[in-house]
Amino acid sequence: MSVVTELGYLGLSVSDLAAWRAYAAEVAGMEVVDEGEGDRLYLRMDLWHHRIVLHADGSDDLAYMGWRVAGPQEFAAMQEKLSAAGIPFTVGSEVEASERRVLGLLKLADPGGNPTEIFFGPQVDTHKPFHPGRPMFGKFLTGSQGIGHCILRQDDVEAAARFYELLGLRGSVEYHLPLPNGMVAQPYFMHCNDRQHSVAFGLGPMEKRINHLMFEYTDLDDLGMAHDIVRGKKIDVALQLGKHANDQALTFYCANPSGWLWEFGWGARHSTGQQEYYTRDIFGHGNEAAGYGMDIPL
Ligand code: MBD
Ligand code: FE
Repeated sequence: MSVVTELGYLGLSVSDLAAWRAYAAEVAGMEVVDEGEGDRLYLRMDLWHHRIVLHADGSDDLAYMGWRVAGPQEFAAMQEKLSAAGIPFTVGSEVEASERRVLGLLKLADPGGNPTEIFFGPQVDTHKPFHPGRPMFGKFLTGSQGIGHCILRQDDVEAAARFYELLGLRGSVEYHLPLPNGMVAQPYFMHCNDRQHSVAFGLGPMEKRINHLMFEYTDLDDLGMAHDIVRGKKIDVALQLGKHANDQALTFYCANPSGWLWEFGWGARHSTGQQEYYTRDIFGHGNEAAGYGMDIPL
């Protein structure tokens, strides 16, 4: 059985590469690598060549997400599994693989139409220490937990759940959130490793493919420093500091230069085998800046 092991990389389409360069480095602390191509920047969070590519093609949305499988056998088995399930995909050419700095990749789309890639063999630059874009107390928490998690647009939550189950993720509804209009939001969270969720959906209609990317610091002081910087720069905060009931991470959500959210976090617990659901968060996460798709009573 071939399963994805982690969310390994993201491509983001952006309109303001200069603003993104400053935000990624000075606010988040990521290492910005410019290889002189002109149309893109790479963001490092660890020893990988990159974890995020910023493509200056203007749509200010998710361009693609990359799910890792262990190696060539799993890569071949995944192709068989997708074919048997009738899910169309293409095998990336050598040029496409080297553009992503991987040994092999598949390109497909999830049921929400989000460009999805399955890859093995990332380029890891062990000779090049991670150099944060601003001073950091610790590191980004990546490794076997991958880059973090994304909340995606899915019009058909059941179809999305079946697709990500096929890839090897598990999960279900983790909240029943009563809404002011009488409906109950039932967001769906899925994991494939110790990270409590790597992908989630079911928060209702969304303008963009992605609502937020969550990433995690190893040190609480880095989250606090990021929060001070965000407040100092008067960046919109959509959800104030608080602790989620499911991953129990201390997080806040602020706008990025593309007008969607980055969720800065620390201290998440690991995924558990047993499903649970919650009716609210532990504390905090008050709504502040409206219009980012997070105007929900967490
Ligand atoms: C999350 O990471 C999240 O983004 C939401 C909306 C709820 C629980 C955990
Ligand atoms: Fe989140």
